[in-house]
Amino acid sequence: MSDRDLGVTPPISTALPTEDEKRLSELLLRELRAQGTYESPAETNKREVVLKSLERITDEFVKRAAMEKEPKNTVLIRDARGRVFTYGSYRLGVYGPGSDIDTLVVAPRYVTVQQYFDIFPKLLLEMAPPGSITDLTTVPEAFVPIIKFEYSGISIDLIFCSIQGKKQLDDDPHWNLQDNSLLRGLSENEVRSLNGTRVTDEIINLVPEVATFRVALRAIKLWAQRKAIYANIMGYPGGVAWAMLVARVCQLYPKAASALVVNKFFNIMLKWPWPLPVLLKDIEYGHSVTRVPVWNPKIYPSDRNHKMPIITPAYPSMCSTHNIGQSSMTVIQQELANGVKITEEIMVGKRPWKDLFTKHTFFTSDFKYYLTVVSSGRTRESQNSWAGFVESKVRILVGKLELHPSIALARPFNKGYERVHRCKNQTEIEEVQAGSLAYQVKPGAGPLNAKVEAKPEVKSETTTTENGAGPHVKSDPIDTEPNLQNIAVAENGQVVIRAEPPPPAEEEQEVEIFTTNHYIGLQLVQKAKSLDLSREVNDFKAMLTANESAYDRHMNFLTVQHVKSWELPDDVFEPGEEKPKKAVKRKR
Ligand code: 3AT
Ligand code: MN
Ligand code: MN
Repeated sequence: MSDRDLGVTPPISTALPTEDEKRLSELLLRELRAQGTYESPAETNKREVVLKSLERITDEFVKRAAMEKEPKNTVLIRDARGRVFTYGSYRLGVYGPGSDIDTLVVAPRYVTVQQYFDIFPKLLLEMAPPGSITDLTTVPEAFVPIIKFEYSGISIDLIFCSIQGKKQLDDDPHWNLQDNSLLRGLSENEVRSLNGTRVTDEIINLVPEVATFRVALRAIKLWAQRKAIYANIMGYPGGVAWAMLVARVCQLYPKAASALVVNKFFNIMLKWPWPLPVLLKDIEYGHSVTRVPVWNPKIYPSDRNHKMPIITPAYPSMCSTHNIGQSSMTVIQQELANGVKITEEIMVGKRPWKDLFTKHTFFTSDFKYYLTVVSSGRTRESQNSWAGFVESKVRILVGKLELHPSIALARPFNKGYERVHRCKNQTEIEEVQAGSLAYQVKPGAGPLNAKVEAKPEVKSETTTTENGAGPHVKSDPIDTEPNLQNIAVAENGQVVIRAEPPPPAEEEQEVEIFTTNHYIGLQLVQKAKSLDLSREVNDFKAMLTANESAYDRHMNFLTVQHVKSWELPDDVFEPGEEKPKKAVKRKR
């Protein structure tokens, strides 16, 4: 297996690991365990039980769909079966205790999406052990239609695709989704649904030693999370992109142990001659089975804008990193350079692995100035979808800020902070909408775990999926006319967008307001005189509130605020971290 020639170039070295490298790999594994990235065998076993159950439910689902279609066709019903595939961290074998299982249900051509949403949820409740299915939500209108639930405490993301070229599915347990002709006749969204599995399957196939790859990828994922540079939606590489980078390094050092792969990862990626794309195999052009375009900077001008293209291996190849902008690229490069320094010392035994995984200092010392994007809603539901939409657009504001002459770097934090507030009257509501934390209910509420939320998939026109939508698929509604009635100027001169008409809140009757904050760290240029961001901010707000399907003026609100480091809220700091203090000017 490891003697196949993998990759678009020959390996750099096929040397076997030294004793030191083996020992360092053992220490890396031990550190990853100590950091809690592995779950217990019992929990992994539970995942397998859940997947087996989903397979039975899927078979039954397809049978019922066949019965609905042709109740008298006993042959059709007898041979009706579905298949369950996984993608995401579970498929790659790098899942942790909190990971979901990303699951794809594949059915023959007569099964419709409508039936998926009508029948599958009912069957789940019917066939799974009583009480084991909780938090069931269906999101049929999403870019990739999805059913989400918890099964025995494990989060499941369940997507669906029926194969137009298959009257029935094969009984062969080895049957997989590799064959390009399976894409024939599918819509772009359906291609996107199959793509998650096709891409992860290919990544695994294109790696010389899967066990080594997994340990190295766990290390890189943990490192990227600790440095806050992990999140496709915020303009950083996501799980699929990091996996492809590690896979490429594995191809270049096919016999290396995981410690060396991690060390080479930093060295190679720091020196990578971007925008040369990272590829795991040659891009396949020229199939005509789908109209979904293949990444091709020679043809598509938008593909030429990609700063760090990391290309998915499965046809139709796409760029998983089209969200990366100038500032995120700078930050990633700085972190890679630090990674080189630290891992070089680790490799000669001068430092322990845990030094690689220290936490970022985004809030404690990296910046003096921050901008915060505050989205708010009057109900949890309306805030969920509005916040998801706003989150998917933060990197557009970042792109505008990067062009400002006084700004050297605009670095978005990779996660939003969700807060709940209780207000007694309209004045308090407006204060919260404008960013006040005076009425917050639960101080110390942690950052929102974007991964378990359905929201980005609802309204974000998900141009952000790593496997999916290329930028030429859907464009941002920048050209839409803003709704000027909703814009007003606050006392401080800042333009705010009012949720109107403001229903008079009953005196003494408390209402809850839900907010999500995104923070952007700003580094100014050396001789910056002033920092007037009103144009960038106003353009951004006008663009977002112009989107009528996302913005409900009676429910939602958006504000963008300056925050100095010493004004940051307490809940962005972890125990042991110190909030920056305002420098006191000493008089002489
Ligand atoms: P975890 O171990 O679950 O934290 P993961 O890599 O499995 O890490 P996700 O479950 O969030 O991460 O995502 C799995 C894949 O699903 C990655 C991406 O191709 C796709 N995906 C994630 N979020 C979206 C989205 N909002 N829209 C479309 N596709 C998405
Ligand atoms: Mn996942
Ligand atoms: Mn998921």
